[in-house]
Amino acid sequence: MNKKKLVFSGVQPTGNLHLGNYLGALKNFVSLQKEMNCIYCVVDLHAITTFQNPNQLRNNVLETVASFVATGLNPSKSIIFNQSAVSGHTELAWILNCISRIGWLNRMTQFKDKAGSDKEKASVGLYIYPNLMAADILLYKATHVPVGADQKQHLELSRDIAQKFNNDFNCKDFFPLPEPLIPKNVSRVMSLRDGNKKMSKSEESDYSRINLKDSADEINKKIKKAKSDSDQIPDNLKDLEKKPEALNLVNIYSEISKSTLEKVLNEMSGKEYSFLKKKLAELLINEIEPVGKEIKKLLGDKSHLESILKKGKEKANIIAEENLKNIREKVGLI
Ligand code: AQP
Repeated sequence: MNKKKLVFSGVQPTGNLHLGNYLGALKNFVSLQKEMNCIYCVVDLHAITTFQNPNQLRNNVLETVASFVATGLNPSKSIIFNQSAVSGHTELAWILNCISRIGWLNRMTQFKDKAGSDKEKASVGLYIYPNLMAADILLYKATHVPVGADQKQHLELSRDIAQKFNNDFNCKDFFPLPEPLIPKNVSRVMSLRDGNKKMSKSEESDYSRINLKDSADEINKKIKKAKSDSDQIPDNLKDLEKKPEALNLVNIYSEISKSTLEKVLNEMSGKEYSFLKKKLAELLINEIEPVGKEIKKLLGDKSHLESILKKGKEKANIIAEENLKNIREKVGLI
């Protein structure tokens, strides 16, 4: 294990995890676990930046842990816990609120997307969410952060905050500047209904996403119904890129079949999208259905999931407290 490199990432317990979370984040989490020390957090404090039903939230936290384990995260190798259980996240977030600049937050496109047209009614938490995300990462002095492309801007902000802290308190290299690890091929899985929107848990239509818990039948139906194109599959990327929904399906196929886009286009050009959809549904069922079954099985033993969180919290807290002690000292807090 490389002791110096440390991976941190989080997932919001806001509902069923989907193919976007799986390809954009979870698969990467699992492969990183083999080579680095990793901390994976269920970020419940991020989830409450938009209203969550409390019972639902409790269930979603456990379901996210079950999804972590079902995709291959090993709680005795990686630290798995929920954010609100380690109070250092909120303490550091406050300190970083005082480092981060309003102008920086005003540039965050995710706030604009999530707050929608009536920004005055969005919670303050949603606005300062990226500062809490910086605190999550910097609390552990994490060096690498596996995320989907939608989080790239927030990661850049975390780097800016780390740099400003190091400058303000004259402590070069105190916080490492965290590097995003974004999957090369499918960094942004799009909605199956609208190729310009990312696949998301909070999108109203369940037909817009493949959930990790979907049955074979549901996966089949959703892929069949997915928007594609009435033309045949083109032989070049330039033409494909003009059709975002078709591009999304080809992208997912290429990722799941471990083939390049060029190879997929060579194999499929001139064929109808129904041909691609049939093969894609088969591959997805093969890969996703066993994960879903495992999630359901794990959810049958909630005390096991709670004990994973408890052990993870204890380990995370030791690192967090040690780092916080030094952070308080740098800032001048007694
Ligand atoms: N569509 C996506 N494609 C690739 N990666 C994605 N991720 C999320 N959606 C996609 C990555 O999954 C990790 C966990 O994300 P999250 O659940 O914490 O928050 P999110 O990005 O806001 O995801 P959702 O599904 O859109 O949730 P809601 O609807 O609750 O806001 C992150 O690494 C993210 O990049």
